[in-house]
Amino acid sequence: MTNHFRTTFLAAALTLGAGTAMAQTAWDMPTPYGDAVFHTQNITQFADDVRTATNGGLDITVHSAGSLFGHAEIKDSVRRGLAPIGEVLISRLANEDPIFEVDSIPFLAASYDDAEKLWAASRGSVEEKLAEQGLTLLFAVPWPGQSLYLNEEVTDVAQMQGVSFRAYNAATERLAQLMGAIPTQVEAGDIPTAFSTGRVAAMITSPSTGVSSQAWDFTSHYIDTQAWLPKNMVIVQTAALDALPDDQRTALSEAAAAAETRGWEMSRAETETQITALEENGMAVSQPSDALATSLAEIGATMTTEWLERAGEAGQAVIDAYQSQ
Ligand code: PCA
Repeated sequence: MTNHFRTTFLAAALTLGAGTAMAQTAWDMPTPYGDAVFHTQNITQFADDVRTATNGGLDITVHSAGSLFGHAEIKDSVRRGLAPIGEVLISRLANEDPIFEVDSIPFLAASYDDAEKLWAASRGSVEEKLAEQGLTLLFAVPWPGQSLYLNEEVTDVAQMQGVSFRAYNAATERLAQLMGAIPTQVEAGDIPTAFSTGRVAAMITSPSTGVSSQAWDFTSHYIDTQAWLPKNMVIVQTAALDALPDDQRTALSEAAAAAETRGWEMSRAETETQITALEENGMAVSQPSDALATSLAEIGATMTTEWLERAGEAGQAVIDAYQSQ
């Protein structure tokens, strides 16, 4: 596939001969997540807002559920301009730089208020790392708190020994290892198949992903750990952004700011409604036992230490900025 964005000029503008042709740009926007997910609904609204504000001049088409590019390819596709704009889970880029992983450390920032502070403290560093690759960050929105989905009542981390555990990034893989479980990477859209074929038997994810994957079909217990709030981000190829007329660039950044505010509100609201949905569909919903909470907190402390070792002084500066708020 070559360059995926098409620039055409409206015939009407040409026949008017006014000398100011109206530029129309069409952008493809891949996301790994499905249509039922609030993130996808939020970016669809964002695309609609941009289309309206530019009178159709900038026309963004959302391609959901990995239908245009798989999760692992989206960032590079945007970098290369194959799709000038796209959405990924920030922590999927942890192998490139530790800063992309800071929102996926268990219990470092486990509430919306703390997640906001952590984002304020880390946003600049994330933007810098993306800029090095010719990418511009438009906005980021968290998933609700990450909680456990299991097939038995787990009150002690020892029960996780040897359990095949679904991971979605390096941090969830490490968490599984520290619990004594065996991690396997599975994309969100492949969760039901991974459980039904026995590849995995437990996972940690948001109530949103629990509901969109109908976790009650293959797990019985939800333990409400709400351990961290990993974020999706929307990125754009900087060259494509710079090529836009000023008014379209302004419309894009205004719609992005609105999408960030709206997305955080949607995420907060999801937490309770989707836990209720899990319960209504027959899952046993509980709080972690004291023993489990203690073990998970220890794992979180270990992962914070490990992250700081990798992230060095730059990482320490982000943590300091977060904790001083
Ligand atoms: N859902 C995504 C990422 C985090 C979340 O809550 C997933 O499970 O893959």
